Amino acid sequence: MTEYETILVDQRGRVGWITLNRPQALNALNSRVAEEVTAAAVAFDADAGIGAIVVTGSEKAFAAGADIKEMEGMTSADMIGTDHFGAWRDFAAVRTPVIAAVSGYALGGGCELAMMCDIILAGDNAVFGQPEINLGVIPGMGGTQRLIRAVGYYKAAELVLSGRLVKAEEAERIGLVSRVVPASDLLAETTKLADTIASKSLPSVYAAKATLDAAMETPLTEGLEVERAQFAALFDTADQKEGMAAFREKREPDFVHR
Ligand code: CO8
Repeated sequence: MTEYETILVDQRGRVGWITLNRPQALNALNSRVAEEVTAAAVAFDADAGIGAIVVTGSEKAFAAGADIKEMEGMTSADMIGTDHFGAWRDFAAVRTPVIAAVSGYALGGGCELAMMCDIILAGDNAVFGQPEINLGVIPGMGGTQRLIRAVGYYKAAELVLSGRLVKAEEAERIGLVSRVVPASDLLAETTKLADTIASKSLPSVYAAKATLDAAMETPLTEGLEVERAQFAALFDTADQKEGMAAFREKREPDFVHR
């Protein structure tokens, strides 16, 4: 497997794990992290042996934001000219479901990275927020757009404009996280969920994710058309025949992921 500097990467069964590994900077996301996380996710995405991807950090920090020290001296021209953090676009575009397993801080770019994932599992010690306003800037990796879609305008506006941080329990209540679990159970619960998703038929998992993604981008009528087309397309897969035969025969399906 490729050697990385800022992340740890391993495959456990049909699940690809990416662990942010810059403990000295609370996993702050510099451009190297963006490139490496994206490269690892894209490689997992191209592997039919992988049915789910997990992104996680340490107990203290999922990621405390984009790397402020890397950005501090940059000009507007630097930001635009280098497409700073453009790699995250490719990360957000992977077809495989991605679970963010968040323990500790998920701030700024860290919260935005979690929101690029499909499911956010949080330990009860997790803290989320978009504190960029305290630095004289605003969220720049999707924080305004994805947060509004997750929690609605008024909650998002309060958090982005004030920089207030929210603990796991509130994050779950407002719809920012999928589920909160005791911090000590986070990795076990994540493993269980990722293994469950990875055991499903890969074509139907890709179709489900693509269709859910479409709901974020399209009006209802158009989204329903996407859903109908994706639903119909699955009837050419071996796994649709197997899944429905298994139901009729009262047994577990044996998916071949085609
Ligand atoms: N960037 C760089 N270094 C960081 C960051 C960060 N975001 N966060 C923490 N660190 C470093 C600290 O500087 C410190 O390093 P050192 O020991 O060398 O001084 C080390 O990590 C440990 O941090 P602390 O000593 O501060 O730890 P505490 O437990 O006291 O505090 C906090 C933890 C509350 C999380 C605190 O570190 C903090 O407030 N961090 C910054 C949070 C923040 O403002 N995040 C938003 C950053 S801006 C952003 O994310 C923009 C995203 C969009 C970019 C789009 C580009 C195109």
